[in-house]
Amino acid sequence: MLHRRITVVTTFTFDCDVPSLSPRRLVLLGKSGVGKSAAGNTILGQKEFRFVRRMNSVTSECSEAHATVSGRSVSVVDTPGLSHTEMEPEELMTEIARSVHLSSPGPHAFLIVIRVTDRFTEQEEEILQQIEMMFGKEVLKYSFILFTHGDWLKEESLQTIMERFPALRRLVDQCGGRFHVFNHEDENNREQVNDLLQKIDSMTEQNGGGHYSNQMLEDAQRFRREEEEQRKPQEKGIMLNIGQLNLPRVGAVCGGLLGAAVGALAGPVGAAVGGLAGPTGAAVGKVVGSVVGVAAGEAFARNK
Ligand SMILES: Nc1nc2c(ncn2[C@@H]2O[C@H](COP(=O)(O)OP(=O)(O)OP(=O)(O)O)[C@@H](O)[C@H]2O)c(=O)[nH]1
Ligand SMILES: [Mg+2]
Repeated sequence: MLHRRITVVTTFTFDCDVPSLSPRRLVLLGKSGVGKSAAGNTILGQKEFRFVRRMNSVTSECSEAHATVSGRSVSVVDTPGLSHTEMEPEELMTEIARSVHLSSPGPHAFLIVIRVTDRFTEQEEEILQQIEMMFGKEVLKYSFILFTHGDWLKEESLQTIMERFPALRRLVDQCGGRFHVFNHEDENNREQVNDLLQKIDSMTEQNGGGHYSNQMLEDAQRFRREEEEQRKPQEKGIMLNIGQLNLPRVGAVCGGLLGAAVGALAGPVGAAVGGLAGPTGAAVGKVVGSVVGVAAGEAFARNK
C-alpha cells in the first residue's frame, strides 16, 4: 500500500498595521513665522525645511519630507504661512490646498501651529475659520494645535494661559481639546516628538484609523464654489435694480425740486427788489427767479 504524505502548508497573514507603528502623515498649517518649518525639522529629527527669523514670510511653497521616527515612517508637509506677506490670497489658498496631494492619500493630522508668545485675541480664532473655509468642516476632526516656543513659557503652564485667554481655550476646544507644546530650542529632546505622535495616534484611533482625504478637499472646494455662485445673483440683483432706475426721470424730478427751491429763493429776492423799485421791479424779480429755477432744474436733469 502506497502511503502518500501530504504536507499542508498554511500561511497565516497577520495584519501588522499596529496603530503605534503605522505610518503617519502630517501637514503643518499656521501664520508666517510661528515656527512651522522648525517644528517640521524637530519632528523628523533632521533639517529638511528652511527656517529663519525674518520679518517677511520664508516658506512660499509646500514641500514634503519624511524620516523614520522611533521606528515608524513619518511624513511631514510644510506649507506657506496663512498670513503670507507676498502671495495673493487665491494663489496662497491653491498652494496650501496642494499639501493634501503631497500627503497622499491624505494627512492623519493637520498640525495648527501657534506661538505660545502670541497675544491671543479673537483674531487667532480667524485662523481656524480660514482653515475650515479651505478644507471644510471635516478638517476639525483631524486638527491638532501645536504650540511652539515652549521655552518661552516660564513657570506659567499652558493651562493657566488658556484660563487667561478664552479665545485660545475656544480654539483648542474646537480641535477636540487636542494640543501639544514644542520647544525647538531643545530639538534633540525626542520625548516631545514621541509624546506628540502618541497624541496623534489617539486622535487617529478616535477617527477609526482614517485620515483626511482628497475627496474631502474636493467636497470643501465644491461647497465654497457653490456658496460663491449663490452670492453672485444677489449681488447682480442689486446691480440690476440700480440699472433699472430711470435715471433721466430721476434727474428731472431732482432738477424740478432744485429749480423750485432756487425759484422760491429768487422769487422773494426779486419781490424785495421790486418792492423797492415799484411793481415793475417785483414782476422782473419774479420772472428772473423762476427762469433761474427752471434752468437749474434742466441742467441737473441733463447731467443725469
Ligand atoms: N526660541 C524658539 N524659537 C523658535 C521656536 N520655533 C521656531 N523658532 C524660531 O522662529 C523663527 C521662525 O521659524 P520658522 O520655522 O521659519 O517659521 P515658519 O512658520 O516656517 O515661517 P514661514 O515660513 O515664514 O511661514 C526661526 O528663527 C526659528 O528658529 C521655538 O520653539 N523656540
Ligand atoms: Mg517656513
